[in-house]
Amino acid sequence: YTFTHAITRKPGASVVNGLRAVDTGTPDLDLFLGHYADYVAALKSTGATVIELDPLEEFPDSVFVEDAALCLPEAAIVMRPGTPSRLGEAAVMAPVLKEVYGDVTIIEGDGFIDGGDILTTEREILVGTSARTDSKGVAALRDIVSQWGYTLREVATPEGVLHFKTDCSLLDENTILATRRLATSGALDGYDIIHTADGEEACANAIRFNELVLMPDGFPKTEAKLLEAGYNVRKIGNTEAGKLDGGMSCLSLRF
Ligand code: CIR
Repeated sequence: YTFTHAITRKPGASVVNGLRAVDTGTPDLDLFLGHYADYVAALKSTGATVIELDPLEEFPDSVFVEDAALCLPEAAIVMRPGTPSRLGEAAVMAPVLKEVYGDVTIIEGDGFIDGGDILTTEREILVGTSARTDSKGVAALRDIVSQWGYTLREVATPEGVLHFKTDCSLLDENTILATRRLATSGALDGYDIIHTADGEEACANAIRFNELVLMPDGFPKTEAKLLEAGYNVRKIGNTEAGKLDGGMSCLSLRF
């Protein structure tokens, strides 16, 4: 959770057509841009360099850059996003990562894996299978990261939840913010868990970024728990990304 860089992509006008599990209204582009600017400013305020990419109108969900890649110290790994309208985002991200990262490895084969299903902790890489990530995709990632000595554990994303990290976030080397439905699955056994407050499950997707914990605005009970635990919380408006099932982690690649 210590990073010198982040990659983000500004939402384009086509973001209003982004995927959503349940339609709760069309995102307002100007409001989305305002929240995005606050998010980038928060990352930068920690001293990190933020590489902002231009909007990609042909990919409405491309603001959610996290799903296209995984950045590890050894290399950047380009994913195979598991929904047809997003698969092409990975191909666009590959040359960007080659430029800023150098070492880039591409997930091959016919499996699928979204970055949103991957939680990298200090001791392992947890990957939740989901509607977007299958066991073949997980195996392909395992083949790549095992050469660098990582332990990769395949777990399950709760039923009906878009991504594994929709329901959890790493707060420090041993602490994870998680919904009860994920924590009770056993996937996070061995970690200290801070549960999202009842009714506030939608804020489980936060990020620890250097000294800050970025969390979506509007979840006061969980915010109080994080403050109580000593975290330096920064609230960011997320109503518009939230309409597209996106949150704090989805909006950046961090390294
Ligand atoms: C999608 O359905 O793919 C986008 N509307 C939301 C992606 C959110 N990304 C993430 O959780 N990592």
